[in-house]
Amino acid sequence: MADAFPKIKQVKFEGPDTRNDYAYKHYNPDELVEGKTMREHLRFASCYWHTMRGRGAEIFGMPTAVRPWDDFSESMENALRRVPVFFELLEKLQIDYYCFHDRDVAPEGKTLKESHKNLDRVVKELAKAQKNSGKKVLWGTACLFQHPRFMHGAATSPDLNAFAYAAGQVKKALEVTHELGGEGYVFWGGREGYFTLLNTDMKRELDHLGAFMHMAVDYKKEIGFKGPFYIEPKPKEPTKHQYDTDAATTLNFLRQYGLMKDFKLNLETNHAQIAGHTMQHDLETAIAANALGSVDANMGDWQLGWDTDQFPTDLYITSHVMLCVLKMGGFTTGGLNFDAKVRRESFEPEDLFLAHIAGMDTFARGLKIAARIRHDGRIADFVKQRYSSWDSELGKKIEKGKSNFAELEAYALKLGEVKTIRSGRQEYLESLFNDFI
Ligand code: XUL
Ligand code: CO
Repeated sequence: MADAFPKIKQVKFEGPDTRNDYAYKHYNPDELVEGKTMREHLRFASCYWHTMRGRGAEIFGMPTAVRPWDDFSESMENALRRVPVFFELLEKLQIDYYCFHDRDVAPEGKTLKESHKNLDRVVKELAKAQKNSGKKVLWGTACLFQHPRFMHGAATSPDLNAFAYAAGQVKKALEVTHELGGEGYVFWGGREGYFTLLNTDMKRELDHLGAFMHMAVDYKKEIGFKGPFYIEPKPKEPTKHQYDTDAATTLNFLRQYGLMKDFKLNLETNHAQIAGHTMQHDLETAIAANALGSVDANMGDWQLGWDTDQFPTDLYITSHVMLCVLKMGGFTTGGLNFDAKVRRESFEPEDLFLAHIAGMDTFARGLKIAARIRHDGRIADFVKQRYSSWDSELGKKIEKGKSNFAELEAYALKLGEVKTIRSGRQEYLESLFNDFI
């Protein structure tokens, strides 16, 4: 193991009263909740890009992060030095999974061939570190948004050469994800969108995106990669409009291009928020289509309109997320990936630990709160009661598609007026929810 964090020992569960900042107050990996351990429910992952490559730079300010193991060069030596540091962090935090982009782990070469070679070298190191630690890849992905060649898009570029380059890159990223035993593979279309429709043939771009995804599915089958593909919706940033805007829009794309059986969604809280939704909204949309795969666990700031990728410390959000996850029966291949970065002002190496601990403890509490709400049953009963008129013979008939307007008109004529309407009790329910926080 590297020794990049000598002052930090293994972070363990010590309970809510501990004064040890490097301990879990709520995340107790082996504690059972609804018959499964917290570790099995939450399936935490740390992401390589923010954790190892984030430097706290933004358009107004230079990097602030202090990372003694990193000389911030794009050399292979530097890339290889990061690997054991990342695994030290995973081990000390008891995080079982990680996620990566091809270009976070290995530097881009002068040619695609050289990039492939760089990637292979680092993947060898990652495989070794996984073997020694038992850590696993939740999902891998290709970075198709940083390099200037993708300025107009990758799979939706007006330039066929950029499209082909992206295909070559995804092919390789799929191979290494498979090689590392990745449980899934993500497509996030950061440049798949537009800044102005004046220069954009939207229909053609979407057709190309559909063709790209079909080729990816074909290749996945060819190499025997069994994990699911996920699309990660986001409405904007970096582009003005991204095609995978939100869960509903992405599902529509998948249906239109006949891809529903090969894809699920990787939903990110901050992305749902900048789409003008709550995370709960996007989760429910995906669950209704049996398409929730995985979660990028972070949060935004409601006063800001962009992707701040903060560590999730809002109990309401984590409770709602875990209610949804429990409702769908838990994750299978997916998990909670902290696509989150420490604030620019939280610049010390220790902050990487404190931030993950904060996110994990908040999710552990969210899980317990969700389980208590389910055990109590009052909210679920309320919802059930609210729809109870549909449990009648007529209701069942309509739900099965066996009724018609004439039958309903005859029924309504006999009613006189609708006298069965009940209160929605929103304030009562919100307050009841508070009781569990
Ligand atoms: C960008 C974002 C990505 C994806 C992976 O907002 O969320 O990091 O998670 O490409
Ligand atoms: Co993300």
